[in-house]
Amino acid sequence: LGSRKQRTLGLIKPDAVTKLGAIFQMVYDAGLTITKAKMTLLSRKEAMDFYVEHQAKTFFTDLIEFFISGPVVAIEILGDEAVSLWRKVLGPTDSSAARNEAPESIRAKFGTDGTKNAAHGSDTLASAARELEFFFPSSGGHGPANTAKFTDCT
Ligand code: DGI
Repeated sequence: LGSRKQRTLGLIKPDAVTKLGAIFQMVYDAGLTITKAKMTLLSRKEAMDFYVEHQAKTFFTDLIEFFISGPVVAIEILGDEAVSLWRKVLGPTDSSAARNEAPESIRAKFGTDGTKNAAHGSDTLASAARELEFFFPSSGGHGPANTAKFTDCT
């Protein structure tokens, strides 16, 4: 890997799973590559662990309810400056704001508001490492031992 190559975690949230094709295309159009993918329905505990940094926020309950309202699709994204580039493709956190500030972004096109915002991206290299390990644990490899941690989406 070149020195600027990074891996980051992308997450298609429940409101945008039906837009997966268009979103994957936007990843490739940005010059990024998808190197892993997994659809999973998170338990409440898994969701609360993932967003633990927000546990004291007023919007935490809404965030968790939305996050477990259906399956999510986790992707590992690889490319030059992948952390910041993927965040740019996502657009601003609030989809309403995104429609003004970055109308071609994923959140502008496929999200609804400040809670239902279509997708997630790690904000730093350190959080990317943590969040990739959360969805693609190195101890589990790519096999069934890994998926046992998660609930089947069907
Ligand atoms: O990294 P981001 O997803 O852009 O933003 P974040 O890490 O600050 O927040 C995580 C998620 O929490 C975000 O995707 C949507 C939700 N959230 C953040 N700030 C607000 C919020 N939800 C509501 N309703 N209001 C907020 O101010």
